[in-house]
Amino acid sequence: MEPLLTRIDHVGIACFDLDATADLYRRVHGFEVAHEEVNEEQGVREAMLRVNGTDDGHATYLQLLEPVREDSPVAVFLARHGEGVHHVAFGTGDVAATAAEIGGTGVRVLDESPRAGSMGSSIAFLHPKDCGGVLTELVQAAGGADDRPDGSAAGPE
Ligand code: MC0
Repeated sequence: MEPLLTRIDHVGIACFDLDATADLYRRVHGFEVAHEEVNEEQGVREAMLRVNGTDDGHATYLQLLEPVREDSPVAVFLARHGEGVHHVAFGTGDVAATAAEIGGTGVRVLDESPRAGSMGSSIAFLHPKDCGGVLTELVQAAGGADDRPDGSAAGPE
């Protein structure tokens, strides 16, 4: 069977102050912000810090998440748990098919159909209570040049 999940796409980290946290990761870890955007639907401002390239031609990131609304999932998480790891996201070639296959095992898929994620990706979340306490995200990368620092196209080699 082909693997459904081909890499860690990103680890999502909830924070109160995106700029201060990005500065911490620059000073302590040496990571630079590769991309920033606001996702209104998810209620977050986010920064992607590229860590490494992966075997499938894409990359792994840290994703810093600052809430832009008090009722957003990240704001609720911060109020309950404070800052820290919010979710783990795995890359897949087909997010809808992977979500359907995993959903078929009884795991709750939180998004009926894929939503817009970072850098033009398509995403779906799995309930943390069905994934060993870890909020889990499935990510289908846009497949465009934004995955690679040299601007070349990402995708199967
Ligand atoms: C809640 N729980 C978590 C959790 N959030 N456990 C682990 N990790 C998390 N991040 C726990 C609660 O503590 C609770 O456990 C249980 O899950 C259920 O809580 P609930 O009260 O039923 O539900 P809520 O209201 O806390 O919602 C949790 C849920 C929600 C995961 C369903 O946050 C959600 O739909 N998230 C998906 C969307 C999302 O997170 N978006 C933000 C990132 P106890 O034991 O206390 O009962 S957007 C993003 O990342 C995008 C832009 C991207 O990657 O490109």
